[in-house]
Formats: sequence, C-alpha cells, structure tokens
Amino acid sequence: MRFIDLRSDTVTKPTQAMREAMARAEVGDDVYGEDPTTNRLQELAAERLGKEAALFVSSGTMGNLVAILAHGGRGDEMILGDRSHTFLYEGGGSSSLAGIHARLLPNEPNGTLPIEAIEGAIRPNDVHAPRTRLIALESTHNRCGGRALSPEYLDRVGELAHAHGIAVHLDGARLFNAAIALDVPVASLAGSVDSVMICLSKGLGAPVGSLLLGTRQFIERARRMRKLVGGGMRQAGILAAAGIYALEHHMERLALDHRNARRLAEGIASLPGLTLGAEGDLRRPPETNLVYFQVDGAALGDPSFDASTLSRRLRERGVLANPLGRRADQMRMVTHLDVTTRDIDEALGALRSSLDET
Ligand code: TLP
Repeated sequence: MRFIDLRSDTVTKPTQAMREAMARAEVGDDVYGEDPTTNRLQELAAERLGKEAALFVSSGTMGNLVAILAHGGRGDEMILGDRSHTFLYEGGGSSSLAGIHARLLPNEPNGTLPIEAIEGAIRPNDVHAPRTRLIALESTHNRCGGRALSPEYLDRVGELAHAHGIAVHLDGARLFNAAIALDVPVASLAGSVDSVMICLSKGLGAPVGSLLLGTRQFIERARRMRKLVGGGMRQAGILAAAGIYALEHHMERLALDHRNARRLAEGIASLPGLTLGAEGDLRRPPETNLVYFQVDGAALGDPSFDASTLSRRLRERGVLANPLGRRADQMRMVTHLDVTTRDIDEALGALRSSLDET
C-alpha cells in the first residue's frame, strides 16, 4: 500500500537526480577538511545565508547542540521559548550535555518572544545569577504553526542582544520556508543573528544533514564541538552532494508545499469536529507547510474520539499523520516534496470518511 505520509517533511526520499548527484560526488576525509563536496556545500550555504562560514552536521538537533556548546559554558543561561524545538524535543541536550541553564519565556502565538520580556529576562551582573549568554529563536516556528519571524523582529532581537553582549542563535530548520513565505532573500533572515542552523533533510528533500553557520571564528569553535559530540564525518561528500542538489533545485518549489498546505487547511476548516490552527491560535490559515488542527470528539457526539483514533483511521485509509498533545487533542499534517496536490485531495477524502465513521 502506498501511504500519503503527512507526518513530517523529514520523511522525503531522495529523487533519482539527487541520488545520481550523490553517486557522482567527489569525496575525501572531512575531519581533515579534505572532502571537496562538503567544502563546496559549506561555501554555497554560507554564500546563500550571507555568513562567513558553515559547518555540515548530521542533524538539526546536532546543529543546535553544537551551536549552544560553541556559544556558552557550564552555568551560562540561554533565553528561549517554551514551545521551541530545542526545549521540547532535543532530549534536554542543552542542559545535560552543554550545561546551559534554560530561561523559558512563553512564545507568542506567532513564534516570537516579546522584546520587553527578553529584556526583562537578561540577568544583571551579579554573583548570584548565571550569565545570560544566548537568546535562541526559531523560524519557521514548528509548534507555533509554522509561522515565520520577520526580518524586522530578528533585527530588533539582534540589536537588544548585542547591546548586552549576548549572542543570538536561530533554529532555522525551515528557514527557507520562512524566506519563501515572506518573499524575502534568506540572507535577510540571518543578518542579525550570530549563528543559524538550517536543515537540508526537511522541505529541501535531502536524506540527511543540516548546516550551522556563523563567523569563521565561531565555526572553528563549532568544528571542535562537533568532533566532541562524535559528529566528525569522513567521506561526507556523498551526503553533502544531496545537500547541494537540494539547495540548487528544491528551494523555489517550497511555494508549492505552502499552496498545498493552504488547500489542505481550507478542506479541514470545512469539516465537523476539526478546528484549524495551532494551540492558542485557532482558525489561522497556515503560512508555510505545517498544518495544525484541533480534534474535538465531543462536537462529533463521541467524547472518546481523539487525534489518536483519527490517526488510526487515517492509516487504514493510506494516510499517515501524528496525533499531538498530552490529551491527543491535536494533529499536525506536513506538506512536502513527496506529496502532490492530488494526494492532498485524497487525504481530505480520507479525513472526511474517518469522521463519517463516528
Ligand atoms: N522536527 C521534527 C520532530 O523532531 C518534531 C519534525 O518532524 O518537525 N528544529 C526544528 C524547528 C525542527 O522542527 C526539528 C525537527 C529540528 C530542529 C531537529 O531536526 P533533526 O530531526 O534533524 O534533528
């Protein structure tokens, strides 16, 4: 059975052309800095994002961890959002491996942290307090419905942070989606942050890999940290070739994923028992490729019907989507390279018939 897999944009498989680029890749030992394809990927990404240097890492989680390790030291503090991926889904690596203390601020529904709240959370220079070293942002913001942070907001946070000698790290796992949605060059979203992590294996469709970008000096420190956590790769050019292919061929097409997400959202909004939108931000159409909705069994006359039940029924109909939330009252569907507009219409059909069963 062929599944329409809407669980995440991480599930994309390399295209034939991408596989061919991988097979052709010239390789060397990247721990010696001798892999020509990895070097080319790093240069290409640095140029696209307007940063001095880049480092290829195995995953987004590793990119964020390596950034945190390179920015801070044990007992330093990092300001970040309570819905951020780094806080929720990275195994607590910032505290357990980097020894960084987290100062959580509630995310606004649009993924921002209010400027005044950030300012208020910066520690005074006092022996009792940890030192605020880092502010971590995320764009697009996954749990805030895939919303994109504006260049103006990023500039304001950068200004505030730098006035206090604090660095800013941006989890840009889906930064290209943000650039497409805002219709701005991706470099305009990275200009005022000190480091940025981008993922190649989400909407861009590479099988593996992320990049961490920043100044040359920062990337040198990050390279040491990557080795420390076991992330030094050898003939990584095979993977980097997929990344180059993705950057060169798969960026513009993200607009199609966004259109598909809106089509899916419009269909969902018309179904009983489902309310479009991420928690705290209902009925908002998606800006990018993440479609969140709430599942209300009571409204369908069956309080036991939740997102887990819906997920099971969808699977029986060839559609994969994950339930979310402690009470399984939410669901996320993600559009990507391996999902066509026709698949979206089929998925809507499967949703409709799953609800009709109740
Ligand atoms: N997100 C995954 C899951 O971990 C939830 C997904 O399916 O969305 N930052 C952000 C904003 C992310 O969404 C993710 C992955 C990461 C970092 C981590 O990337 P990987 O999975 O490559 O470690």
